[in-house]
Amino acid sequence: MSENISVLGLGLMGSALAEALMAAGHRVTVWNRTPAKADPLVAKGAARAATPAAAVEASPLVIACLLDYPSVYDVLKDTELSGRVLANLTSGRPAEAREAASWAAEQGADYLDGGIMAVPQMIANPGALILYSGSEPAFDRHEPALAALADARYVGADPGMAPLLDLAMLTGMYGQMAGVLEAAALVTSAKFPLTEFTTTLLIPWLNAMAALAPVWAEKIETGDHHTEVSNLEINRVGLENLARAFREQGVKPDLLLPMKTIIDQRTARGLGHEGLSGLVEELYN
Ligand code: FVH
Repeated sequence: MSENISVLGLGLMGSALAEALMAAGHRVTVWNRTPAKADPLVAKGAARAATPAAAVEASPLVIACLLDYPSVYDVLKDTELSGRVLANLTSGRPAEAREAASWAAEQGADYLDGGIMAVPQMIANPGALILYSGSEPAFDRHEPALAALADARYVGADPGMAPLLDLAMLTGMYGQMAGVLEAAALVTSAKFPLTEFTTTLLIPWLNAMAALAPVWAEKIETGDHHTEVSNLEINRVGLENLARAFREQGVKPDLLLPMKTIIDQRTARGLGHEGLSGLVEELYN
């Protein structure tokens, strides 16, 4: 069913969102601080709002996709959000999302926070995912429209949950990147063809390791860090060896060393017989 939807913020991501909604047959009103960025969308049939207030007035579903949360307040401060759903797809921290939900409630609006797990080119294409948290009735009401942007997954009533899971997924990505970059430096230092290493060796290895994530999850959830695979002591020696080999090749192992520090800390507590999953216990304040 076609909906009236307003999109505030037409940077790279906001423009992709507005375009996907139009392509799905929705009536889209757009506003951007720099008005020229709306021109391509208006040329394709979007309605141009002269002010954020006019954009909000045009639709029951208001999507904000701005630089950061302060800019969201800047843009929405003189608008009448009462009775509308604010879907804030701006990246931020869980605490910012909770504050924004309270602020929206004061304005009389339902609030959804969204974590976009995609780059603009992926929007409306397979593989794009947006996590939503906050008002479940609001999500249910607008899910068909939101599904035009990406796979739309509701993750809970706590508005901070979508940004938290977004950050957790990015954390996994950065960890993987750190390993890939260190491996690339080591392989390149030995003049082995990097593309061949990546495609024929590294990717199958990483995929096999990633498949073990649910086993790790179970160990962490139960607190049972017993292992029959490889204990912390073996990994401590392994990482020491790895760091030494890196240096001998003229490569700094700096992206990996923080993990070694935590392993050293845990083994110093006499827990070297445990598996790597126990390291999570060292990460809580
Ligand atoms: N692009 C991406 O790949 C990532 C994917 C994951 C999610 N992010 C988040 O999406 C938000 C917007 O990102 P973006 O890529 O669209 O960013 P820009 O192209 O830089 O556009 C920023 C828009 O924000 C407007 N803006 C900034 N400050 C203000 C302000 N004080 N008042 C009003 N509008 C403001 C800016 O307007 P203008 O510069 O064109 O006038 C753009 O519309 C972001 O949270 C990412 O983390 C994208």
